Amino acid sequence: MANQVKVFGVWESPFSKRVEIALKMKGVEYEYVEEDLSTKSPELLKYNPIHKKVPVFLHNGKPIVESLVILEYIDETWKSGTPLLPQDPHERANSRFWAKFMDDKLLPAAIKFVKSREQDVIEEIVELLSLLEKELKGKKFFGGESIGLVDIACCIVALWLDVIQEAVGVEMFTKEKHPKLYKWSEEYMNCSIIKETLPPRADLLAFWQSRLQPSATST
Ligand SMILES: N[C@@H](CCC(=O)N[C@@H](CS)C(=O)NCC(=O)O)C(=O)O
Repeated sequence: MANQVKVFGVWESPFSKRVEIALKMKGVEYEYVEEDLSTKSPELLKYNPIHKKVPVFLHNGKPIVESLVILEYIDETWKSGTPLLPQDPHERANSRFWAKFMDDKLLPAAIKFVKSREQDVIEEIVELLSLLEKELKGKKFFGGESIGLVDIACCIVALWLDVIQEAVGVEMFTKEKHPKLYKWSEEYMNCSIIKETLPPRADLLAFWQSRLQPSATST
């Protein structure tokens, strides 16, 4: 029972994948339970009664929810492997800011885009990506030489945004518009832990193409 770790997720969720990436970076073994979001399991509802969402992280029977909260818990609990947050308090705060920027700014814009596909939302996303590009400050990863909290949070940019723009047939994130961020995404997608954890691009593209067809009733 000691150090028993369980993750409830769905394969197509970037939030679930954040947690799995962090666990693999720390070398923590875990049991993975694939949820069916159309029929949420009693365990999911019990452990995340407020949001009723994945991921749910269970450590020795104790639940933690919200992917960014889970990532910090993992970093504080397992000191093995690469630290996800820097040591310096100012740099730590800065990493938290950019991880939160991902969820507070870029994600809502991406959701708005999926629903409306309006030009001004595309422009908003391009601008938000430019802010991320600036934050890279010439580093290989947001975390420096290795992947950290912000890089994990940004898995959405490296794979989901790229897939969604292809499924819809628009260009928001390209080598020309965001050369440094694009290079970051190539380096990121080449990391072995990222490759083995994120869903195959073709599967995710098929998933989004079916959701974004004009006949699809919901997003
Ligand atoms: N802020 C949450 C977002 C989690 C989330 O939106 N999960 C989605 C799957 S991608 C979900 O479980 N949706 C089920 C629902 O909304 O009923 C996190 O970071 O963990």
